[in-house]
Amino acid sequence: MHKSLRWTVPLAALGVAGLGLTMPGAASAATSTTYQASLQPVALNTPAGAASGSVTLALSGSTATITEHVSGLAPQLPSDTTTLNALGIPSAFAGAPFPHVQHIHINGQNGGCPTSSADANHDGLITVTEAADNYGPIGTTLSVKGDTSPKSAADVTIAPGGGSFTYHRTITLDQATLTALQSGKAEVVVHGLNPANAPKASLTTDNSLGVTLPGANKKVKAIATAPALCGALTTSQMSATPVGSSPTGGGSTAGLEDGALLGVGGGLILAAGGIFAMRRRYARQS
Ligand SMILES: [Cu+2]
Repeated sequence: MHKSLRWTVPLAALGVAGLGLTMPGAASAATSTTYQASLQPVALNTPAGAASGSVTLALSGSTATITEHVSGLAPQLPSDTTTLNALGIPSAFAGAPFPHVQHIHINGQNGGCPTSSADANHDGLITVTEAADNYGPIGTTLSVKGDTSPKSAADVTIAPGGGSFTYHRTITLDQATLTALQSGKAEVVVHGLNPANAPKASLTTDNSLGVTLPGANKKVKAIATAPALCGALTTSQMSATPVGSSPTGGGSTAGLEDGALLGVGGGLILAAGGIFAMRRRYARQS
């Protein structure tokens, strides 16, 4: 009889602690939201299937950690300076990785990429200006270093380059971009068309913003600035589910409360050890 009485104490403690482990209130609020974009060819400018990309943006407060993979874009600028000069690109860039300025565009019309109907003047090319009617103005410049404001939108010296690249950077988003992102009105656009498959008009038409690159004596042609890839940033389904909110309370948790739970768990293990020690002691006595 004495033995069974003493056993009830640790078992009860175990029961209470066990309840604590499954309390839904223990789930912590998610502090990070993940947005994703699948980058697709912009109609007319990039042939279907020729290039693609993906973007993941983890947002915590106003801090965005962006990881992007692209492939199939224009790899390299021409190495012959006559061709370069005709395009309005300074000789210093001969043979360099093709710069791909890229941005988060905000507050567009329909949350999608421009279709061929965006080609207002029917020249077979969707220019920056024609596309912006669809996907909105620039909120953030996804540069590899330095300024990320719209002011650096056309700065090819801090743009990623090459036909395939991985871009990874943590930046602070301004309020306009933040608001648009959280309202589902933000898109990633990668610019710069591949001479191998771009619309002919892109080689002969000045860029629609009137940009002249430093060191060039004429406006850069639209091929360097027209949108190649585009994709809306949307909250991914998995991260949209608050952490630890499953009906059984069995979801994983994050943050300080984890430590508290682990502490309880550790206590349980100690309690169990005590029980086994008692069991051995009782076994010896009997
Ligand atoms: Cu852009």
